[in-house]
Amino acid sequence: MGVDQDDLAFYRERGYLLVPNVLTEMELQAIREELKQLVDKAADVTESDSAYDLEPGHTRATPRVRRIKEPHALMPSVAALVRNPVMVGILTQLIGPGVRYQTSKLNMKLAGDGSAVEWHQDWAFYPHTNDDLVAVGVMLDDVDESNGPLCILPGSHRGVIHDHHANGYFCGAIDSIESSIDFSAAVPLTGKAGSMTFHHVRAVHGSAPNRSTRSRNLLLFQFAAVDAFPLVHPIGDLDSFDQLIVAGEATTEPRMTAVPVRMPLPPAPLHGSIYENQRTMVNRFFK
Ligand SMILES: O=C(O)CCC(=O)C(=O)O
Repeated sequence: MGVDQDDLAFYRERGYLLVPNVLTEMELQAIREELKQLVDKAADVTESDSAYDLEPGHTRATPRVRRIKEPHALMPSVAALVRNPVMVGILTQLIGPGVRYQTSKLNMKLAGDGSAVEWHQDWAFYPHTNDDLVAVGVMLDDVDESNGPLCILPGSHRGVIHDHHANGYFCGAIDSIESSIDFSAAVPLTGKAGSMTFHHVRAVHGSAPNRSTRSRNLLLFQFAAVDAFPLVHPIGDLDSFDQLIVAGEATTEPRMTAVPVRMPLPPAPLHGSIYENQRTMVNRFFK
């Protein structure tokens, strides 16, 4: 199972791709069970830490988790999924034969009022020497227009890098008024649990609060071409960096391309997750 030439042309033109039925019900069940155990354990924490980003209103009696940070380090089912051959095969079609895994996060949009993610470009957080980077979204629940789907602005990956600053500091979000973007053109990525989405690192995207009665749990992986070297977070240990390669060979020769870059500096006053970064933005889109 891969994607065909039409899919590749679609991705190049629009900056995203949706591939249904990648995971089986059994694979989904394994992830959901481990996730439930982690959420139950969140009853022991009172504030966000290196594992959990907590929703406002979290209590011991009613744990409310907004994000599991780096689930690959906490959930064996997620660690195994990083090398899923179908996903990796599609990534090689999108960004070339050499692919490096970078990190993961699991955004849990709780039924009722799970938090919005304001419009942004991932590239604003982590520019590299070239922009062959892709985020993969794994739908752990059925996603429709009512439970806060990830929405993408088609073609925006070929445009400018928008300002993600407020009051002189990085805030990880695009100002909904100053930017003059027509967000009504954004496309919701909906599908059955087990579907995967692939979006370009420069694509403008965001998602509304979940006002429905069903959760929207979305596991996100970040991948890069092996010759895309980070401009922001320095590489600590080369061996550990190269152990993250899921396809192709290591290189120490970065591919430099004429990509537009705005550094995420000075750093966001509130850190820990995108939700915290975005608290200092000025004109929110999702109220
Ligand atoms: O969970 C979502 O809908 C958006 C996720 C996202 O863009 C992010 O966490 O960077």
